[in-house]
Amino acid sequence: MTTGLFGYASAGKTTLFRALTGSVEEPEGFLAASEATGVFRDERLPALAAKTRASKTKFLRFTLSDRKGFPRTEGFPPGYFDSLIATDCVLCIVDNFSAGADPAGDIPSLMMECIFTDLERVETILASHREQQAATEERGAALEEAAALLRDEKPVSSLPSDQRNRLSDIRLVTAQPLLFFCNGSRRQVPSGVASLAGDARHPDAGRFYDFLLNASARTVFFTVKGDTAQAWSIESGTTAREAAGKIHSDIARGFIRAAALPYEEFMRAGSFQKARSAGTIRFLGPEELIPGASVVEFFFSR
Ligand SMILES: Nc1nc2c(ncn2[C@@H]2O[C@H](COP(=O)(O)OP(=O)(O)OP(=O)(O)O)[C@@H](O)[C@H]2O)c(=O)[nH]1
Ligand SMILES: [Mg+2]
Repeated sequence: MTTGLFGYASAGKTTLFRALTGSVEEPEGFLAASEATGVFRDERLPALAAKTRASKTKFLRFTLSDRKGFPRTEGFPPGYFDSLIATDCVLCIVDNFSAGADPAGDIPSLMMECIFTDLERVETILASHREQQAATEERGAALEEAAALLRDEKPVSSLPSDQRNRLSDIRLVTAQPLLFFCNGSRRQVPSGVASLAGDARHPDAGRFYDFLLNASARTVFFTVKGDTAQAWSIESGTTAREAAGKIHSDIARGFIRAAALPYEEFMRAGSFQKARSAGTIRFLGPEELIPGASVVEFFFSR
C-alpha cells in the first residue's frame, strides 16, 4: 500500500516521511516523488511469534511517497498530481505548528485542489466520450455522475461503490481515501475529516499506521507458517479466497477453507489445536469475509 504525502510547502511532509521511514531523501523537483518504506511494528506480532514459537516476524510495510509542496498562495502547477493518482491513499500534511498556521483554512483548500484536479480530468474524458459515443451508456452515466459530484465539490470516494467501480480504470485523486495529518497543535482542527494530530518530527508510528489502516478501510490479519509469524493488510470486505491469493496464488486456486480466530482468543488458547478442542474456531468458505485482527490458517489442495 502506497500513501502519497501532499500539502503546502513547509507543512512538515519531508519531516514526517524521514521520521517514519528513516530515509534521508528530499524530493528534488515537484514532479519527482521520493519513495521509502516504513515498518509497522505491531506489538501483537512478536507476542504471537513467542506464543507459537515462531523465530521470525514479518511486520507490515507501508510505502510512503513524498513530493515538494507549493505555498498556499501559489497553488499547484499542471502535472503535479500525476504521481498522486498512482497511490492508494492521499495523506495531506497540514501545518499546525507555525505562527501562521491555519488548519481550518488549509484542510478545505487542499481538498478542493484534489477535487478540481479530478473534475478537470473527468470533464476531459467525458468530452471525448461524448464525441466518440463508443463507450457504453453505463460508463457515460458514471462519468456524468462523477462530474456532477465533483462540481458539487465532493470527492469521488463518496459515490456508491457500483458507480465507483465503473470508473476504476481512471486513476483519480479523490477516489482514494483523503486523510489529514495535522502537524502540531497550535489551533483547533475542524471536525468531519479523517485526521490525526501529531508532531511530524516525532510521530508515534504505531498510532500513525493504525490510523492509516482504519481510515483507508483496511484491516490486518496474522498467519503463522513454519518459523514465521506475519502480518498482512487487506481491504475490509476481502473474502477468504482473495486473502489467500495475497499470500500465494496456489493457495487461492486450491482453496478448501480457512480457520480464523480473533487475535485475543488465539492468544488465550495458545494454538489452533487447543482452540479446536474448545470449539471456538470459525471455519470460512471461499466467499466468506476475513474478520479483522484475526489469526488465520488456510487449507488448500495442491
Ligand atoms: N517547530 C516545528 N517545526 C517543524 C515541525 N515539522 C516540521 N518542522 C520544520 O518545518 C520546516 C519545513 O518542514 P519540511 O518537512 O521540510 O516541510 P515540507 O512539507 O517537506 O516542505 P516542502 O518540501 O518545501 O513542501 C523544517 O525546518 C522542519 O524542521 C513541527 O512539528 N514543529
Ligand atoms: Mg519536503
